[in-house]
This record gives sequence, structure tokens and C-alpha cells, in this order.
Amino acid sequence: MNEKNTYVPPEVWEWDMPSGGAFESINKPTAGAAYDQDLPKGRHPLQLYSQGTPNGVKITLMLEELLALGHEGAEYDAWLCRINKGEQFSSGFVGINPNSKIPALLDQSDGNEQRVFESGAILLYLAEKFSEFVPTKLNERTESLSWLFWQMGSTPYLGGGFGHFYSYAPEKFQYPIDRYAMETKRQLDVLDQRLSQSKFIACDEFTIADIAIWPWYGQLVLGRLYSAGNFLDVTSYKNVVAWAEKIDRRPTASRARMVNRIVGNPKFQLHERHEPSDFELRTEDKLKISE
Ligand SMILES: N[C@@H](CCC(=O)N[C@@H](CS)C(=O)NCC(=O)O)C(=O)O
Repeated sequence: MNEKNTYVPPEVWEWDMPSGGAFESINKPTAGAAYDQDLPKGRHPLQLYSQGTPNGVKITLMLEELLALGHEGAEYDAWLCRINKGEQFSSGFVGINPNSKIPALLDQSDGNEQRVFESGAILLYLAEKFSEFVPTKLNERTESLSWLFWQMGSTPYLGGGFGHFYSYAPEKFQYPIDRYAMETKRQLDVLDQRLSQSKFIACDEFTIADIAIWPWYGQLVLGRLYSAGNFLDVTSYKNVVAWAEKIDRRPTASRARMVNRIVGNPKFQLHERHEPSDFELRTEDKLKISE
């Protein structure tokens, strides 16, 4: 440790000041709706409320894959929920995800309104609904679900731990950066060893395990997360890099990354997706020209 710790926790923790860091304006210790506003709804069976973060990309990758296989029932409207503006705390959003986190899905097919929240639950729901990307053989299905749940349990150490302290915290503190860099590298090693034995994460097939893991660990080794590629020496995880590049070449992956994306080159930002042609016609660069 390189800093002297002078903080003494009080008897009972109280929230009396912003905590600093990138998300101080939206972080608070209470749940529930902060204001009244309904969610917009489009004409497609599936309504996605999300932002183009890795958790959001999991669902757009799944939906684009389903559409590429010809499943018309997977047509979707993707609405932008700007988490930095606190839109996850509207009454409409909280109605479909009481945990106020993107992504959240509403399935309005067949006159029903089924809400689904938590990206793992959404992936499994879609996989079962369309009988795709989840193997039918029990051992492969079990392996796929094990890795799906591995992602859900492991990634908070990468995102909320490493990413937070390396990129978003108001100062660089060595203790948490060391702790979470070590854990992130351990997780990359878990994946690297697994991918030395298996073509995709669960088996020889591309499954929801790959769909859940790629937007985080695939993007990390491709140098797209937290500008941490060098720091974590990501290219040394050769099997993970080869797997990440293989998925990155799928046309669905580039579309998935564009949906609800609000950073980077405007050419690759599609704030809302309602039609397949939106990828050609309604990216931010094109909307700006027609304004
Ligand atoms: N376990 C959740 C995590 C979702 C999550 O953390 N979403 C972040 C964006 S990547 C979010 O909505 N943050 C807003 C907030 O914390 O208020 C899932 O897999 O769906």
C-alpha cells in the first residue's frame, strides 16, 4: 500500500455527502422510482431498454443473432436509457426492473406483457423462447449455464472493482487497483485455460455463455475496456484473444455494439434501433447531417 489510511468508519454509516467519482450523481443507497414517467413502446414483440455498455451489448448480440437465424419474433425496439442521467429511476423503468439497472426487456408478443431483468435471465429467456444458443444435451446445457452464471458472479470484480478503481474513482488508490487487477487477471487465466480445451466457452457451439462473456472479457482483451489492455497485459491470454477475435468477426457483433451506444465515433452510434435498416440510415453521423 502506498497511502496512509486515515479513515475511521463511524458506528453507523450514513449517506451525507457525494462519494466522488464518475457516478456520484446517480449513486444513492435507496431503491425505487425517483420520478413518474412511462416507458415508450414500439410495435415489435420485444422492447429493450438499455445503453450500449457491455451488459447492454449481451442482449443486442443475442437479438441480432436470433434475427440473423430468421426468427421474426425476435424483432425489437431498442430504447436508450441514459444511466448517467438517472433514467433507470423512472417509474416505467423500475416497473420492469426494480433493481434500476440496464438492460431490461419487455416481451409484448401474443398480447402478454412479460418483464425480464438481469442480463443472464434475459439471455436464458430468449434462448429458451427461441430454442437457440443453449445446447439441448444435458451436459453441454449444464456447462453453458455454469459459464453463464460464472460471468454474472465474476464480472462485478472486473467492472465494479477493477474498472471502477482504475478508471472512475476520484483518485488512484493502489490497494483496490492491486486487488482487482489480480482478480481480473485470474479470471482471464480461467478463461484462457478453458479456451485451450474448448472451441467456444461451453462446448463446440456458440452459446449464451459466449454471448454473456464476450462483451466484457472479449472487449477487454481487444483493448476496448478501460484503456487497460497494456496494464493487464491482455495479449498474453492468447486463447482468449483468438476467441474474442473470432466472435468480433461475426457481423452480428458489430451491429450489437452500435445499438444504444452513446460514445465514440457517431458513425457507430445507433441511439435507438427500431428497424434493421436503422444501422444504415439512422446512425448519429447521418441524423446530424439531416438535421
Ligand atoms: N447484474 C446486472 C448488472 C447490470 C448493470 O450493472 N448495469 C449497469 C450498466 S452496465 C447500470 O445500469 N448501472 C446504472 C446504475 O447503477 O444506476 C445484469 O447483468 O443485468
